[in-house]
Amino acid sequence: MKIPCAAALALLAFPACAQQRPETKPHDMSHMQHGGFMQGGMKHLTAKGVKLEVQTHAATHTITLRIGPLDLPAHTSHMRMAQPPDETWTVSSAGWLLGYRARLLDASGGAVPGVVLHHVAFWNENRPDFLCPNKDEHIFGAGGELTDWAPMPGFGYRVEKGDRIRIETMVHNPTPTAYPAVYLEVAIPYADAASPAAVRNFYPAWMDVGSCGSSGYDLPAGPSTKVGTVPVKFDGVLLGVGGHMHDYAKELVLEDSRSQDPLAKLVAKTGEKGQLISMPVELFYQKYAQTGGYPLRAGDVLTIRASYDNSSGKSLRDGAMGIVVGYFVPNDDAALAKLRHEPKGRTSAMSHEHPGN
Ligand SMILES: [Cu+2]
Repeated sequence: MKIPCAAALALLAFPACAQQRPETKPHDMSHMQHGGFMQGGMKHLTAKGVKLEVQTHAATHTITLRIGPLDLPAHTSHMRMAQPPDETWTVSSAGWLLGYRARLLDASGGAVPGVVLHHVAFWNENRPDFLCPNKDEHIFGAGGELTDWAPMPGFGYRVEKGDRIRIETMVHNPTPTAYPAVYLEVAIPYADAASPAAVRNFYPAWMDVGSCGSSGYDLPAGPSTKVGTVPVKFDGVLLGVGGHMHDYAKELVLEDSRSQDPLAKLVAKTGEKGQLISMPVELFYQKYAQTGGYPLRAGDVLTIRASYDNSSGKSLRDGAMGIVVGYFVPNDDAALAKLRHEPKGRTSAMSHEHPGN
């Protein structure tokens, strides 16, 4: 079953829809970080005075994060724009994050076009990615399309009190209008640990043609296919998948070593100049109703193939990505739950430098 980006299971649609802006050219995407996959590769100016504000609305079971103010002069690329520093949201109580709704506002609450958001990515520093443990768990992402990740009834992403969620935000302003004080707001419906309704844990699964390395790669002129593999270490089910590619995309295929047929074949929808319009989402929980999703087993190897046809006539530096993303529900949740660890890396280094903070 294929569903357009705007459909109900939008939670899987961020990567599928991240490139919907028709004005986006491959060049604009060339430095898209995808949350630090290009660590250390870029030096931006840092915006001053940007704060993270966290509000918990118990009555509506919503956590609202606000990052700002951001000063966005007209016609400014992300390389020339002063970027907000990474912010850390420390989770105040245990529970489940159920979905994400991102929007941009000015100081008086008026809407600002999403196109000025290059991307935002949330990383849980207390957990490794279960497929690629060299990375933090990437729990949410959005680009200028501001696609909602709608809640999925009965499932959620478990957080513990004190979890540190790193928020990486990059902005730019391709429009002729200056936006002097912009706030990025992300509303997160949640269930608390005492929730009477049962919530099953899911884990975001990012399956990349870069395997467990960087996501971006150079796109040669003409047709090309890049292939990556990711080993599965846990039994469980995939509820569904979406995909993320760039302009000149053709298709993204996910294969499982135990299966003859591809698990998913996501055919890109592109415009007449090859610009990406959308990627489909495929859901597995009806197709594999008995198991509630496509069954993965420890020992399986997932193969990801991204095909492009670059009609620009030239090679595009860092012009391509091929990422399948889905939600994984393990058979034995305890095996994934115990991957939790203390935050490390940058976090502890900073606390040594600034013991007072
Ligand atoms: Cu990308």
